[in-house]
Formats: sequence, C-alpha cells, structure tokens
Amino acid sequence: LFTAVEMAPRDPILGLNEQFAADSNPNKVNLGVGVYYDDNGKLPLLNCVKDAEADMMKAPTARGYLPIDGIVAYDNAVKGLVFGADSEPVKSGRVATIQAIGGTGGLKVGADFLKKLSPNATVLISDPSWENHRALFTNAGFPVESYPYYDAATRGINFDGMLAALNAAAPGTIVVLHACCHNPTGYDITAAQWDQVIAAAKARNLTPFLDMAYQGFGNGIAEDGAVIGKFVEAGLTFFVSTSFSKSFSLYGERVGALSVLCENKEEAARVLSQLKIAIRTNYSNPPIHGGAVVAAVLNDPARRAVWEAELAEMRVRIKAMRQKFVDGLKAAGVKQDMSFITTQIGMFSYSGLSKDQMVRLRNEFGVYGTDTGRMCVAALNSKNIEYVCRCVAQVI
Ligand code: PLP
Ligand code: TYF
Repeated sequence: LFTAVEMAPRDPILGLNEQFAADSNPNKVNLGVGVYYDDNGKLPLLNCVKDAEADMMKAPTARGYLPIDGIVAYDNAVKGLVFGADSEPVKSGRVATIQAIGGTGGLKVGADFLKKLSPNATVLISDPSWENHRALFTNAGFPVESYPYYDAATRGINFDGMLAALNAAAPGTIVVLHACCHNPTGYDITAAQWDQVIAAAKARNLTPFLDMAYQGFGNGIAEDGAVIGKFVEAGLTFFVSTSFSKSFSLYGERVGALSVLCENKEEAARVLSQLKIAIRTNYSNPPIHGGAVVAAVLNDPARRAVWEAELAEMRVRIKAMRQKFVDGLKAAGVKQDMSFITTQIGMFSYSGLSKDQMVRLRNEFGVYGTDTGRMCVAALNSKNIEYVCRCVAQVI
C-alpha cells in the first residue's frame, strides 16, 4: 500500500526547528519560527494564564464534550475583542463566532465553509504570505493566486500593484488579508490604504478574509483591531480568523477562532449552523483547556488588565529589539541603512538578505532565519543581539 508514497518536503519554517535542534553550535540563535521569547530566551508563561489555571485547579471539573462551536463565554469574548464589546455587530447579534483549533483551524473552517458557498471562487493571498495560506486554501479545493505586496526594490509595499490586482479580481474572489503585523514581511499598509482596499473589495464584490494572528503585537489591541471597524463601517460582510497562540503565549494549546460578519442575526444563525457542519466533519468539537483559559482571562477585568500589560510588555520589547538591531548592525560595521527594520511591525523582519546569505548565517554561525530573509525579531534578546549583529554584518 505504501511503497509508492513519496517523502513530502519539510515545512520550510517548522523544518528549521528540527535543524536548529540538531545544531551543536553553542552560540546558535533561532530566528526562524515565529515565536516570542522573553529577554532570557525563554518562552513566557503569562501570569494571567497561570492565575486562571491556578483557579481552575482549585475546583477541577470533569471534561464532557464542548458544544461544536466551543465555549459560549469564549466565543463572546472573541467577538468583543475583534469587533468591540459595544459595537453594533456584536449588539445586533450578526457575528457568527466559533472556537477553533488555533488560527489555522479558524482559517480551515472558514475555507471549508467557503468552498461549499462559493465553489468556483479563486483565493488571492499576498505575495509573499504565510506559506500555509496557500497550502490550506489549495487543500480546501481552491485555486490560489497572489496579489502584489512586497516590493524588494523600495523595501516596502507595492500598494499600487496590490490595489490594481484587487480591482482586476473577479467578483466573489476571496481575498486573504493580514489584519496586522504582516507575516513574513513586517510591513502593514496604512489606514488610508486600508480605505482603498475596502473600497475595492466593495466595488468588486470581493470576499475579505482577514487573518488576525497578531492582534496586540503591532500598536495595541484596539489599534490593531481598528481595521476590522473599517470593514464594518463600509457595510461589508467578511471573515476574521483569530489566533491566541502569540498574544497569550499558548502556542501548544491551539486556541483560535473564526468570526463571520453577516447581514443580520438570522443570517448569522444560518451561517453558524454551516460552520458547525464544517467542524463536525473535521474534528467534531474543540478541546476545552485553552479556550477555558482565554475566556477566564478575557472575561475577568483584573486578569484581563494583567494580560493587556503582559501583551504590551512583549510588544514594547520587540520594538526595543528592532532599534537595538539597527544600532547593533551599524556598530558592527554595516554601511547600508538598515533603519527599515524599525518601520516594520510585529514579530518579523524581512531583512533583505539573500538565500545565500541566510544559508551562510545558518551554516557558519548557527543563526537561523528562513531562506527568504525573514527573521523573527521577537527571538532577539540582550544576550544574543550582539552576536546576531556581528554575524549578519559578516554575511553582508
Ligand atoms: N496566520 C498567520 C499569518 C500566522 O503567522 C500564523 C502563525 O502561526 C497563523 C495564522 C496560525 O496561527 P496558529 O498557530 O494559532 O494556528
Ligand atoms: O510563520 C511562523 O513562523 C508562525 C509559525 O506551518 C508557523 O506562523 C510556521 C509554519 C507553520 C505553522 C506555524
């Protein structure tokens, strides 16, 4: 049966982790995968999470099946976070939200639902994008194409190209947009440019699918979420996937969500019923723990304040590391202007380094980034920054 099975290629990002683990270089630094580490190089366990879990342990409960769409208090907290607790869509009940297995699960449930709804649609993702976007929508049965995004020549966004592609897209095209902290480039479009994207989506009758994997990592929870409000204001119906992997440092608990903004409450009920079919036929219902923890934090004012402070601390530390990276590269002798690193936002920096340079960094110095030149600046810290700057300077 399996004799003809071919070896599949490794995930270009997660595969780096395996290579990193096997590297015996004592100075090695992993800037490959998008994970936030604190200044001691440790994966944080947030105090808000610890506190919620300690409370749960005081009164352990049995584990029945959750409803197909997950914990109600969790889904409601997600709605509040994404749309605003007092927003019109939440108050009028026209958001259908389900608890998903990570942000990836939210994308997958949305993709499966969309395939039934719009079987002949094409999916557009940014060029470049998180590679799993392409794989996931391809596996759901869609042709996946891309819209221009990164412009290597100007170290920025080819916004004219992006807009032209959206304006040329067939009605019904599903457009995957990074709500904030674009992965992999670190470049987000401006508020004024979002307005133009929204106008194009409206004029061309496109289906926006906002991937919000980093809410709070850019400029703040509300600031990063403001783009959702713009889509609401424009009167569009659209999809939003949420991930708490990074913002709660709960990567392995697989906590995420999918929200679909509908025309009205009755439509949202019908949409929710179809999302449940997609869930049932994939994994039946979600796991409890991660969702229960996030709900216990978001729905408790004191814990939520702790979370917001801890998230802010992560955000501020990343920004500080960006500045240190720019300064350190200069001090290490890099002549070219690297200040673009501080105009990027979120976990990643598209460094502009070539594949050859990235391979050298890995093989000669044990500094791991992706072949595309992406580095996770959220893994830099006061102990490894100087070494990384020296190594990058050498390959430049
Ligand atoms: N979308 C983007 C843009 C991401 O970078 C990630 C990263 O993990 C995800 C989705 C998936 O999130 P999760 O790990 O919660 O599935
Ligand atoms: O882009 C990243 O590094 C994160 C983590 O298949 C990730 O989003 C990477 C690859 C993948 C799943 C998650």
